[in-house]
Amino acid sequence: MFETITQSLGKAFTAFRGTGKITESNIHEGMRQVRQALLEADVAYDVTQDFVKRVTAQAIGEKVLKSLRPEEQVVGIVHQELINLMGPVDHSLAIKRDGISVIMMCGLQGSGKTTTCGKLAKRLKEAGHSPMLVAADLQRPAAIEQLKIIGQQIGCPVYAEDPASSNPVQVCRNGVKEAKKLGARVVILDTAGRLHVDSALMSELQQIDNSVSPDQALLVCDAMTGQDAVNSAKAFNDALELDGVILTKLDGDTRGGAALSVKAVTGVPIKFIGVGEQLDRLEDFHPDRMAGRILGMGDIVSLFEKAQQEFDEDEMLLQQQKMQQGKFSLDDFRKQMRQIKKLGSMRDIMKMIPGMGNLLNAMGDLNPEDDMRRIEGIINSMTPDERTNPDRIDRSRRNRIARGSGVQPADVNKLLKDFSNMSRLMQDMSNLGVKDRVNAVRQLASGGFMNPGADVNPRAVRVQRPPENRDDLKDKKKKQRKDAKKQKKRNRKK
Ligand SMILES: Nc1nc2c(ncn2[C@@H]2O[C@H](COP(=O)(O)OP(=O)(O)OP(=O)(O)O)[C@@H](O)[C@H]2O)c(=O)[nH]1
Ligand SMILES: [Mg+2]
Repeated sequence: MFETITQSLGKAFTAFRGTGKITESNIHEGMRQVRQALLEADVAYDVTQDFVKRVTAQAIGEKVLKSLRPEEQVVGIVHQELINLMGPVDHSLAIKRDGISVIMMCGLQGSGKTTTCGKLAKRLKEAGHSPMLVAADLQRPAAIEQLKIIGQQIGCPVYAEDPASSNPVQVCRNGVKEAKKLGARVVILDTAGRLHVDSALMSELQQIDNSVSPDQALLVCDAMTGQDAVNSAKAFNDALELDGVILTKLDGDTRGGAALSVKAVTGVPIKFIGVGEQLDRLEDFHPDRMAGRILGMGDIVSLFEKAQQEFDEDEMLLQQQKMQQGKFSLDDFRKQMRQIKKLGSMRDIMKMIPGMGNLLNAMGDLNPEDDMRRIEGIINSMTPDERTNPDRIDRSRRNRIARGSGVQPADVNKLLKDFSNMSRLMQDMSNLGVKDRVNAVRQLASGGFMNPGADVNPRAVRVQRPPENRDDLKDKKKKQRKDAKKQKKRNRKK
């Protein structure tokens, strides 16, 4: 996501690289490029002009901080202004303590309303609420069936009526009544979409609005449609007074215009973002993280949260213990690889890690998934015993494994060598505090570990062992002296 704007903003900032300070002339050139980058990303014209004006005023007025280079200073200002542009955020859904809360979802055709109804219901259910879905789209024949399937997937009741003898307003009203009977406390209305904003659609939504007075009216917007999404958001907001926007399809190749303009144009906050077709792919919107991603600064916090969701905590703990004790096997390695795969494609993961953006470009067509698949293939061809004790893999075993996984014996060797280096490193690292670990990883990255194709040299990474306890040290020295004496005695006897 946002690859183009990230790259072009990066280029714009180079106008300040190597310059001693920010001047009228370099800020002019830099800002010209920032403006171009935003317009190319389909950010609304007025929003762009305003943004550039604000950044320029600050950059010129800024006292030059000695500790920062001009480039860093401008990036800092742009980062903060992006946050201001997309925020402040409001994740609340106005769920009432007593009675039934109604959430009306609306949006253009295909924007992701029905899917997002399901995602929201799933999220509410997991938070301990009892949601119910209402099929108020009588426009498209298959819409009701689609919502019913989603309801089944997440175990949430769906209220629907026969489209031949009903209308959307009636369905919504009856849906709320049914929720009362069932004891469901949150009702989510899945309304019909239209290709364009038209008066028939707006009047249908207004009638529902008047009839059931939803507590929240949320607009579902397809982020891929750029300024169209923003223009339709304006029209919906004029007709309905929206409480929030949910931007969908941010996992795709969006240019960023919708995310950057919608709040500024409508004044309505983006509450959530859809980042995939599956029903668990809904995230809270965080302007600061989004700004970071746009600037290629990564989004390590989201990655961390995602990892926490996907990873089995007990399993992680167990593996960490194994690492500490030096018992981490190829089996465990394979398990971890599979867990990482669950997070998404390697490229998506790397995009979230600060500084990895440039590396991605350098990688070109290289595909880390291919490597992972090959490595997994090699491990699959080993016996359980070989996975636990890779030292036992001799020449004939190595050839057998290579044949079994369709690789060269040298590839098996390389894996074994890398694995042994890695386990030693992990064992060292697992004894460190968090700060030292971060330092070690940083050294690792600068030592070429993250560089595909480079031979990893763990010796290039100096992992400082934690200082041993003084008493331990004394005991150790004592024992060494004792051993030395014994050895001398033995030598004398000979
Ligand atoms: N990649 C991706 N696809 C999404 C996301 N949200 C929805 N989709 C897909 O977008 C398509 C349309 O989604 P729907 O939920 O049917 O959209 P809708 O707004 O209800 O459409 P209508 O009822 O026809 O107006 C489906 O193929 C969804 O799987 C998302 O966040 N990411
Ligand atoms: Mg739908």
